Amino acid sequence: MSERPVEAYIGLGSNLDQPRAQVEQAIAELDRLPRSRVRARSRLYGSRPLGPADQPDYVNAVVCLETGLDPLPLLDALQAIEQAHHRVRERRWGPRTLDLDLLLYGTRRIDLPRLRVPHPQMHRRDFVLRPLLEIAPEIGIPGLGPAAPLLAQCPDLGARPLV
Ligand code: A4P
Ligand code: MG
Repeated sequence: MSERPVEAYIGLGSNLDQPRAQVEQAIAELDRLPRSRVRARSRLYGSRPLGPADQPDYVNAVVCLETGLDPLPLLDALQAIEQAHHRVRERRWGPRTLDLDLLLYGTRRIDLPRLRVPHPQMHRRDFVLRPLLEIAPEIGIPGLGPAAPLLAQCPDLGARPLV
């Protein structure tokens, strides 16, 4: 662990090939990243797909990762986990075995071609905000303020904890 680890929040999503197992396995893999520990994880949430409707429902979750990795090495690590899950990128917002989004990196704002943080769509997605607020009820989104009130303005994709 570096001297000053940061709390990063990662959004996980899957709607192919046993989505619950994909997400659970990815959480375990995040915990094994160098200089990183999963400090909190949400329950698994089910949600209707955002984007094309002719695809299965999603399983989503959010974790708080305490990490000493800088943002771009962390993104590299997330993409390596996606690749290991045999993710095939076919169409935007289409079905995927595993999608990992870096939602928040401490209070940093990052605007690079490869990496935008806070994730530019997170405040419009109930399948991100509900699990995020489960593990961090008071959290704010840099530039937008407290996350909780933003939920009321999200399209309702029915994000609910799975039993
Ligand atoms: N990138 C930039 N910023 C970030 C960031 N903060 N985190 C870049 C992760 N990646 C970031 O992403 C494209 C590029 O974004 C990456 O190369 C990275 O450098 P991608 O994951 O390859 O592309 P994508 O996922 O097909 O497109 P997009 O627009 O990122 O899709 P989303 O936003 O990830 O949405 N419906 C439900 N219910 N639940 C879901 O989880 N997910 C999606 C995918 C659609 N519908 C969904 C869900
Ligand atoms: Mg993505």
